[in-house]
Amino acid sequence: ELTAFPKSFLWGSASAAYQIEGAYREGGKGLSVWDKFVRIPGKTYEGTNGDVAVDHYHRYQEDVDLMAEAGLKAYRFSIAWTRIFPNGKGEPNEAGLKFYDDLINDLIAHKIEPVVTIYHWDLPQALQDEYGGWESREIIPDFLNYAKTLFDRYGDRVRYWVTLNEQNIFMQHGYLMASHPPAVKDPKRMYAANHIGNLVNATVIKYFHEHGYQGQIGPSFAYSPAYPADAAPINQLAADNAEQFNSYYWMDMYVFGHYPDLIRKWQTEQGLAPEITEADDALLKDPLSHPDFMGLNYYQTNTVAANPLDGVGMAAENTSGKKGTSKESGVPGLFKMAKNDYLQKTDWDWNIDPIGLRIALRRINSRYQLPVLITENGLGAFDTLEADHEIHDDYRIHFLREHVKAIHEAISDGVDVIGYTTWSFTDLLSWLNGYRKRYGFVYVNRDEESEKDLARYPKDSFYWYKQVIASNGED
Ligand code: BGP
Repeated sequence: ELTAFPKSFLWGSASAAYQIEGAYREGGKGLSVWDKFVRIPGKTYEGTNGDVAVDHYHRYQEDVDLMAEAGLKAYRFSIAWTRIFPNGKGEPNEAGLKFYDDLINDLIAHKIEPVVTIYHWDLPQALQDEYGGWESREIIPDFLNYAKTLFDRYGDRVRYWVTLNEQNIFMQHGYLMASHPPAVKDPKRMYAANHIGNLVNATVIKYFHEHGYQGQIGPSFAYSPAYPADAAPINQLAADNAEQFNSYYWMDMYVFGHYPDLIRKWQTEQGLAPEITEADDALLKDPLSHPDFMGLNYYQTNTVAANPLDGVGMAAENTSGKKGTSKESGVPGLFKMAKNDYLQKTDWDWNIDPIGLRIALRRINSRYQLPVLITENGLGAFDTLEADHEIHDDYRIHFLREHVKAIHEAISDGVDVIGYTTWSFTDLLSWLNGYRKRYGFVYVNRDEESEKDLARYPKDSFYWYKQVIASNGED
């Protein structure tokens, strides 16, 4: 017999500013590193960008109405730093502050809990130019000032705050794979910038806890649990290496304030260890700087095998939308990605694995003893708009239904799950894959020739999710 979903369970959906808002030069907004990066030829799929995105900036009321129609209890969105501080610092821009005031008020009027991400990758370009963004400790006071501005302005209405979205992803893509801004390939710089990211996260959480704001705060982590390719002990070891290298390296720092010894040793041998001062150590170990919940972005598991010292290195991910075109990838001496014949894949070669979500929840629960807010989960797919404006996305319903079941089982296993904000509510821009990789419950038409451009059409999954919410997960 499964334990029921708690009555207060936050059924919702998620988005991020750059991927939905558009209006990239309106309301006094400054330019972010993404506004610049998408203009470098060859960086994104067919050069797509978020200049217009799905025009949520102008259509947010229509989107919130649709959320209310679906019965959403929560909506996770991010604030664009460049709307609040066009140059990253200085005087706040009232038009930007007001946009999110209006959005938050509209959500609350519809009884939808706002879950606010402070940073979802759109760093002000001015700070990148001035001091190298994440590579300078100067970002710590600037980020804190930005976060404080949000807490003071919205803290009376917002009860869930996400500090950094997927620090592991934006650091590794930005400084190791060169597939996100600032498009650098340098592991030493990556670990140094990442350490500053940890200091920012801890500083903001500590400030929040010390200043009596109501509510809860934590990071969102992209956790893909590692499985061994088979029962060979050498592959079990590889899976343990992968777990420490890909996941515990970040989550241990958030919750315990230290990096795993195994990875510190590996970094020292490679000459990659970030400098940790005594003051850093004190801050990171201070319980006030630790999160109230772990935000979990779950898409897939990784299956890994042993990788010799002269083995394969990091490779970019499949952005082609053609199944089976991923390249070999790994960390020499620790692990490499292996095939898992038990799992189906999406068109972008992401493993489909609902049981992996249950495992992720259990591992976070047993290692960190924190409640979990599932801040992302969903299926990126090609969808077809029928002539009658229906979208029959039974594959997405199947995907989400299996993941909801896995959450239900994890709750019965004893995991405290606060809520589930699927990726995504409307279709939106996939950073590197353009608009054809769709995740939403609501289809957004991008037929620029017709007057229906950017029109919204609920998909079959929209009506399915509505039922799930109405029955509190009993569908
Ligand atoms: C996460 C990001 C989201 C979103 C999602 C889907 O890493 O936090 O912003 O984009 O992944 O990824 P993609 O768009 O690459 O399919």
